[in-house]
Amino acid sequence: MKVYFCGSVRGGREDVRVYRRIVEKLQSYGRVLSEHVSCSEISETGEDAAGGDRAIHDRDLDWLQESDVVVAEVTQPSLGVGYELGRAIAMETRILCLFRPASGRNLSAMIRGAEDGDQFVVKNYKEDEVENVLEEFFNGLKNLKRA
Ligand code: 6K6
Repeated sequence: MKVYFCGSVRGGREDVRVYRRIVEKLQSYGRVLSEHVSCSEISETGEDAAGGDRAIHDRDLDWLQESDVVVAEVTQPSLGVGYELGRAIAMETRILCLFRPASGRNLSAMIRGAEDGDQFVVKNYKEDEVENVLEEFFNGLKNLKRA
């Protein structure tokens, strides 16, 4: 299985520790194409990629297209993550969005309101529960055959 992980880069790197934890768990289900998003070495500026922003955009969209599942940590608001989610919805990819209410933030209505309990799932969670939430989601995927 190929998994695409979305997390804030230029939107702010405050949650990178949580991204690492999520990606480590995701790696037990398959290949995480966008693993680098969880690397603490990538700064908020993220400007050192060869080829610049066009190369980042095009490579990430290719990976998104290849992915069987998208998992996004959406607590830290990020334009890039919102864009990736919109594109993934259009590709009819299965999506799990993870949000931590303990952050004190209020999730965008365009993400919360896109929840359909099937292709697009939004889960509130506490950091300590993250592995269990992922396990529940991926177990459910095995039992749910989509055309
Ligand atoms: C690579 C190495 C160091 O810096 C970079 C360049 N930055 C990015 N590399 C890869 N994917 C990126 C980069 N910047 C944004 N993205 C994609 O957009 C990721 O897949 C994230 O899920 C999302 C974050 O968007 P912003 O708006 O928070 O940057």
